[in-house]
Amino acid sequence: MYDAGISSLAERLDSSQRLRNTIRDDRLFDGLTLGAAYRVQHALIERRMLRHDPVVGLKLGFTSQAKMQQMGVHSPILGTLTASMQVHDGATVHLNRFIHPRIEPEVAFRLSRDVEPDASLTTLLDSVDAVAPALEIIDSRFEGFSFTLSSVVADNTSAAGFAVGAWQPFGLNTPLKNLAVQMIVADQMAAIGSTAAILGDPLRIFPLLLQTAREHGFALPAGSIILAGAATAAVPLTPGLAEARVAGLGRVAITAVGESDE
Ligand code: OOG
Ligand code: MG
Repeated sequence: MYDAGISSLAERLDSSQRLRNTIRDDRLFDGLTLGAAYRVQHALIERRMLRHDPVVGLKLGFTSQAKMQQMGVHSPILGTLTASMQVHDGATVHLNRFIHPRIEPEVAFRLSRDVEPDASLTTLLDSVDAVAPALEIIDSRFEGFSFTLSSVVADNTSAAGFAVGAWQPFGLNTPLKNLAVQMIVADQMAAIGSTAAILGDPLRIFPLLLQTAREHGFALPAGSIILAGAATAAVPLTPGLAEARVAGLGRVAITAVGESDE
């Protein structure tokens, strides 16, 4: 696809997010290849960077059956986290920032040094120094969260917000494979699962991360926060306390107030 086509789709998605109105007709995105979809995502992030909203990490999506089934998309994807999306642990977030937000319990990893895309998996794993419980707020720019693999990639994988709990030191023998996960939304238990839902073991995100970064041009700089993908289906975010608890790892919470657009 021509650069003009890429940038006009990026502009469309960017203004949908800023004005909080969904894109009604995604025929525009028909025929978009996965490669072109990642170029739209990069162009969208470029626009945010020009607004002094730097990249702080990456996020995997559709790494669990629960999420793939919920959304009808059956292949893992990679999105970009920027500084303005971060909500601090314990902070309040106003729902009027979003269109139709949903929240998911996740696990976050942190890179302690720059990793070149052609690095080995061992080098990547050696560069992970910390792990934490996390929350992700997703907010599709498409009406009704209705999208295809390519259109959700172009829409930066519905990324809209995230919170990370206290970092714990990470080593290859840190037990992460089958930890109980609880998602509390509006002060009520809303979903339960296990970190085993994430590709059988959250560490399996790393070969996928490396391959996608190589293939579609993502950088892995020091300090990057990497979200592994939701362990349960996403839950509509409504006012009250939203908390993810990951057994043995800790918890992270935000308080949602106000109303979203829909
Ligand atoms: C796309 C984002 C998927 C995850 O954790 O699987 C994702 C969506 O569901 O709108 O973030
Ligand atoms: Mg997610």
